Amino acid sequence: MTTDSASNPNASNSKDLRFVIMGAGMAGILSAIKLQEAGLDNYAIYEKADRLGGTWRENEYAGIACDVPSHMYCYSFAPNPDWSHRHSPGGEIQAYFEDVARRYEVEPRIQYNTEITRCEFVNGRWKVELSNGSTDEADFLIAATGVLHHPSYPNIEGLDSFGGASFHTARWNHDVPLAGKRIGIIGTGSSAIQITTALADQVGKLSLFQRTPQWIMPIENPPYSEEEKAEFRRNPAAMQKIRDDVTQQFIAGFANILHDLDSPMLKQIHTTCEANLEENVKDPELREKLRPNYRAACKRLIMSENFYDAIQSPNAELVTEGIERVEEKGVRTKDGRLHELDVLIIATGFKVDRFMRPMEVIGRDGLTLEDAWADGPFSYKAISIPEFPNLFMLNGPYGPVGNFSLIDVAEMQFSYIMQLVDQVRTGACKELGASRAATLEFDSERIEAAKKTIWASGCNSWYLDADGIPAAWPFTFDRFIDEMAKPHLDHYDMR
Ligand code: N01
Repeated sequence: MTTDSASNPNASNSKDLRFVIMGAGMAGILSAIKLQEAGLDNYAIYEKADRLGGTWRENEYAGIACDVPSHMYCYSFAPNPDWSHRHSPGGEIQAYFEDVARRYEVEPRIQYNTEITRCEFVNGRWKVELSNGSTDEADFLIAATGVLHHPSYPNIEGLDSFGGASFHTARWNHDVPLAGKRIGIIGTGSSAIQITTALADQVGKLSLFQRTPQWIMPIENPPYSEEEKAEFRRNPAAMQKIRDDVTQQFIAGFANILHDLDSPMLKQIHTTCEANLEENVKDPELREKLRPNYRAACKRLIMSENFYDAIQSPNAELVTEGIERVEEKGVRTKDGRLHELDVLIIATGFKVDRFMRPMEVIGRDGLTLEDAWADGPFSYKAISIPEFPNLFMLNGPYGPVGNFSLIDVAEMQFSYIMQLVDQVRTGACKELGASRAATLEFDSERIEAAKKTIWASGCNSWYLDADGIPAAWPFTFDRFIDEMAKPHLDHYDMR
C-alpha cells in the first residue's frame, strides 16, 4: 500500500516522518497500530487522561452497552471471541481496547496525563505544546479526539442548588449509592434509556424527566454460550460472518436509505417502533406520553430490549411536565409539583461541535481553528480542513455517525489518510490539505443532501447544527466507502 520512492530525490525518509496522535481512544489506538504496521514508527500518542479508552473510559454509567453488535463494534483486524453478549457492556469494550493496545504494543507508547494545548503550523511542520510544559514537533497531526466528548449541561435554573448528589452520565460518580434511593434522570437519549433500564428495579423511586419522547427499536441481547465462544476461537470465520451480516443489515437497512424518506425500510423501522410501543405499554395514558410526534430515526434511533418494562415498573415515573427549576430537595416541574430526589443524573448529552477544541490550533498564515470554524465546524469529507495542512481527522465534522460502528468508519478514514501521507513519503509534495474550493463544493452538496435526510424530517437532535441542518454524513454509506477508497488528489492543495 505504502511505497517510498527511492529514486525520487524529494522523497522523505519515512522513518524521519513524525506523527503526533491526539488522544488514545478507539481512533488514536487504531492510528498508532496502523502507523506501526506501515513502518512509520516515529510517532507520539498523547492522552489527557490517565487511562486509554476515550468514550468507553469516560462513560461508566449504569447499564452502559453499545447498541452496535459487539462482533461489529471491534477492529476488523482484532476480532474478539470472548464477547459476552450480542451487545456487550461498556466495561468489556473498555477492557477490549486496553487488551488490543497492549497486544499491539501501543500501550507503552501512550503518554498519559498529557494534554495537547496548542499546535501551530510553522515552516512546514506542526509545533505542539503540551500541558506538562514540554513541546514536540510533527510532520503530521492525527486528530483522534472523538465526537461525543464534552458533556453538555442543561441551562436549568437552580441546578447548582440541589442538595443531593448530581452528576452527568459521562462523569458517573461510583461513590454515590443508588440502591433504594430516589433518583431523577433528566433527558431521554440513549444514555438515559440505558440508565433507566438498569436502575428501575434497584432504586427506591426513579423519575425520568422527559422533554421529548423517543421511538424505541426493540432488540434482543442474548449472551454467547461457552460453546459459541469456543467455536469463535476455533473458527474466526464464524465471527467474520456475523460482522459481515450485521454490516450489510446496517448499510442496506439504514445507512444507505437515510435520504430516501419514502423507502420501505425506513417505513418499516417506524412500523416496528410503533408496534413496540402499542404492544408493550399497557396504560393508554402512559403510551400517549411515550409516543413521539416525529418519524422514527429522525433522532438517533434508540435500541432497547426492555425500556418499556423499566418505565412501567411500579417505582418508575415518567415525568412529562416541563422542568421549572431545580431546588435543594429536588426538581420542581411547571405544574408546581416538587419531585423530591436523593440523586439527580444529568443525561443531557454532549457539545458535539467541539471536536479537538479547546486545543488551540493555528494553521497556515496564523489562521486559528476558532476563526476557521467561527460559523460552525466544517471539513472536507470529515478528514481535512483548508489551510490546516498535514492535519487529518478521524470522525471529524460530517462523518457518518448515524447508528453505525465508528470503528469501521475510522478504519476506512485512516487508510484514506495513509494515501495522503504517501504523497509526502513519495516526494509528490511536502504538505497537503483540502483546497478551499473543493471543500466549499463538497459542503454545498452536503448541505443540500442533509436537508433531505430523515434527520431533517421534523425533530430536534444533536445531529442538527446551529442552522438546523444535520451535520452528519448525508449521502449513502456506499458513497462513503467509495470516497474513502482513494482520495481525489486534485481536491487537495499540495505544496
Ligand atoms: O444524549 P442525547 P445521550 N431539559 O443528546 C434532553 C451515543 N450513545 O448522552 O430530545 C430537559 O441523545 C434531550 O431532550 P430533547 C449515541 O450516538 C450511544 O443520551 O432535546 N431535557 C435528550 O432527551 C447517542 O445519540 C449509546 O428534547 C434536556 C437528552 O437530554 C449519543 O451518544 C449509549 C435538556 C440528550 O440526549 C448521545 O446520547 C449512549 C433540558 N434543558 C450514548 N437538554 C449506545 O450505543 C437536553 N435534554 C447505546
